Amino acid sequence: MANDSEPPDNKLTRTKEKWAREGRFLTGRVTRPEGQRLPPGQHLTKDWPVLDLGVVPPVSRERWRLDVYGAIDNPVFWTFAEFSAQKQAQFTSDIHCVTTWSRYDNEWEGLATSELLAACQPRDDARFVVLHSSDGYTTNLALEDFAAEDALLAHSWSGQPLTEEHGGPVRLVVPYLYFWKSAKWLQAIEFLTDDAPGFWEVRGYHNRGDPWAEQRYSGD
Ligand SMILES: Nc1nc2c(c(=O)[nH]1)N[C@H]1C(S)=C(S)[C@@H](COP(=O)(O)O)O[C@H]1N2
Ligand SMILES: [Mo]
Repeated sequence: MANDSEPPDNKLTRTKEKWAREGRFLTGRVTRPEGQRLPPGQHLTKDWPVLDLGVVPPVSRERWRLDVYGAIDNPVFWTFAEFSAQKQAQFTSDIHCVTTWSRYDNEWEGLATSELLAACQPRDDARFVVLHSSDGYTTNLALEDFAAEDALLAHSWSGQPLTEEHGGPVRLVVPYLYFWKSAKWLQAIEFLTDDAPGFWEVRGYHNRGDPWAEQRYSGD
């Protein structure tokens, strides 16, 4: 007999999950409570702190490459010139770091993740994304979080090229999750059918990291 709490993994279920995923392309998935801008437990800062693993890998725009591979139909391998020739997006969003600082109104420019998805064509069974950075850092995201509204591969901040310390030439920005999901010095994007927790996710941090739900640590 089928167990009600565990939906059968049939074609209809998978199709409906896919519809839900595609709907979230438009809306983003994390909802901010009405009238509230600062997530619980956060404080506002005007400067922009730098957080890393103690290494700043020197990567020039000339030498930078983006490798997109895994459960996709169209693998992508771009130079910076090819990457910046794609349709450009400008998004303004807030940063929420799990160490409790938040910074409002960051102006980003780059490639919307929705455009990257249109280019690389994830297969139907692709569910997760792992970002690989040139300092050895990794972080994982559900595909719908990676695809969320206002998420982008940023090359500029406040109209200037992203500085080395903040992850230039290119970093991910996923504004609706804690900032550790926003990988700096982005080198490769891997699409997976099964989840693969990243650097902080295997070190006690939450697998998803929604600041509005205070998903700071695993178990929150
Ligand atoms: N490649 C890489 N990306 C990273 C990190 C890192 O150590 N390496 N740290 C993460 C963490 S914990 C935070 S809070 C933000 C910090 O970004 P910032 O230095 O631009 O403020 O980058 C995230 N992305
Ligand atoms: Mo962080």
